[in-house]
Amino acid sequence: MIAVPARRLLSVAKAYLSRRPLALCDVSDLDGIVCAALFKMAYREGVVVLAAPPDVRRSPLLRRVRWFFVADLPCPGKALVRTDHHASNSPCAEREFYEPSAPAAAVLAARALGLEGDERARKLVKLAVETDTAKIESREALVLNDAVKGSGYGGKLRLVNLLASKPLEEVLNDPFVLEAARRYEEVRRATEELAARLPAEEVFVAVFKKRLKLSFRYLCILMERKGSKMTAVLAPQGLLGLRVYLGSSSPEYDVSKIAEKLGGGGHPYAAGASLACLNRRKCAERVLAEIAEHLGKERLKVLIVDEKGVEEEWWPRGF
Ligand SMILES: [Mn+2]
Repeated sequence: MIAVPARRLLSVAKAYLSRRPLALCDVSDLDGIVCAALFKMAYREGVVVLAAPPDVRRSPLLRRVRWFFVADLPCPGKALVRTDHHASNSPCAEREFYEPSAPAAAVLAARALGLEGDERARKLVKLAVETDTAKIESREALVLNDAVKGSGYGGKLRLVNLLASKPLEEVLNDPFVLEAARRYEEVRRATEELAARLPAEEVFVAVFKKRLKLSFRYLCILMERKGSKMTAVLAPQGLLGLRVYLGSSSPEYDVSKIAEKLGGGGHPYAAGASLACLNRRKCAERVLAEIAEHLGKERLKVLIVDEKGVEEEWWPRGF
């Protein structure tokens, strides 16, 4: 197995050597994957590189390349066309399709790539909107969402190529896609079971001591459906990092503001940040302090979760 940064380097080298257009799309959800598939529909010879927002900010490779097409990501540096709907990202490309009010970047990608009249493209865009607005209604959107979340880097590229080249029905019945979706389905179920046990405080804050096999973004969505107006989930990331997932179901709370203070970004209703920490507990304290300050509160009720169970604590104290 080749590490992801090396795979990205190989893709960039391949595109440079054969003078093929290069696209950089968000790796983390169906919106980014659909944007990449639309790019491949418009440019069959094109080469796709996938990355998460923090990769774009940090990777010297991604920042050096001159991208033909960038979707659902902050500015990597040099880009010809960029489609994005994150209020926290600022425009940079020569041709920007930037609309913070757009429900998904795929809507803008279809426009940018001249695919608005294409029936297959329209279907994919609809599914991207369903997942990006957390209103999954169709089985198609659910299966593809699960398949994206259940795939690694190579699997996601394969999904991009399938979506770009095959009718949707065929993709949905592809054994590779079904297997990836099944892998994530277990994570989804475990997350639903946990959410059912947790209290939906108006401001729901949970700190995970271990990563566990859960989808933390989905946990935010589930707690909001249960009645929480704002959600914050803190979970370990990598060796020493901390990932913060923020969500809001009410215009009273704009979580992108908190995310930006933490060096991340996103939308008013869904945002996040990745923190590099030397001491994870101190890192978590900093995040909680930032949330409390944003809310104008002195104390926060925090759920501490590990594989043994859930404990309620008050911050600051006993942490
Ligand atoms: Mn998006």
